[in-house]
Amino acid sequence: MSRPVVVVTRKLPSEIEAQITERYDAHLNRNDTPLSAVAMADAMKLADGILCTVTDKITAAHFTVPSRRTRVVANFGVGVNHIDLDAARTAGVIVTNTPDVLTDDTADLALALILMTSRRLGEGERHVRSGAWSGWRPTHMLGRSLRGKVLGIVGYGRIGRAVARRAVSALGMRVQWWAPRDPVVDDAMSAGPEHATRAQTLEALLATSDVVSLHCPATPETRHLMNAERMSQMPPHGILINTARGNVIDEHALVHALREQVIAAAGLDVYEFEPTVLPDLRDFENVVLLPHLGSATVETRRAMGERALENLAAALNGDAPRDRVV
Ligand code: 8YV
Repeated sequence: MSRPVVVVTRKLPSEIEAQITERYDAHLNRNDTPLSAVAMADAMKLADGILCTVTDKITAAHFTVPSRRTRVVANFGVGVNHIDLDAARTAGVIVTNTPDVLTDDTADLALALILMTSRRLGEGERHVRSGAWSGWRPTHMLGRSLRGKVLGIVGYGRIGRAVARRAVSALGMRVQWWAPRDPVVDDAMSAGPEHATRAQTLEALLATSDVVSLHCPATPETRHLMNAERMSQMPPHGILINTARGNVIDEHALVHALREQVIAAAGLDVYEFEPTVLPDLRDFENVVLLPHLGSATVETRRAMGERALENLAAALNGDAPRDRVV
């Protein structure tokens, strides 16, 4: 019997690619260039399953391509905003993601951004590298202490709660959170810290948080959730952190808010126009910019690959995939 055809859109950890090649008629992306829209349409005609990533835009046109063969799109990552889920549903194509396995590393990275912004670590690092450092002095590059300060978490899913636990236990922060719906906590280990409080409204959270960290999915409702008005509701010493998705922030409004000192600093791992970063953002000393590193560890990328493969195999076998989104 011929083996299912699987297209893998980006280079994956070698052990994952080896497993895919062993099991399937695999089409790997040896030179790791993102697929064009046309190449994605071709993949839909060629493959039973597509293993994709955040850099692939999979549109309604792809799901309705004539002689489509693809039955499952297994995303390597938890966020699926780059896939037209309604179109997938209508076309009867299964879509899966990789939750859980990247929670801890993404939460760690959010914490790193909180520390980098509040203690001015990016600025300090650039200062030393430039050769400008003249030595220790009592008033040099003073940041803000985090102990006892309030972290406001927007979106209280797995990652938001993991950030909350870390902020309390590692940094001694107080935590409040806001989410439109009650969080689904499947096991006690993934619950938020005991003393975290729920803010009545997003506006109330913004007005009373020293640091705001975004952990909501990118949906039509959360697009530009942090717009000019909401940023102006934060205190002038407020810090905005984003490890979720770029378009949750209106990035032009963020540039304006930083320039006018409406807020004090920002720590970003994701961008509205990714991979383009607004040149203005690069000019601010009080902004930390990372290249979408949330889940970028050897361990987690391997675990994401395993999980995507498990989902792919289940769907291709006609079984229920563990992480079915659609
Ligand atoms: C992934 C992420 O690395 O899982 C997500 O949603 O943002 C990242 O951690 C990326 O999406 C890979 O597809």
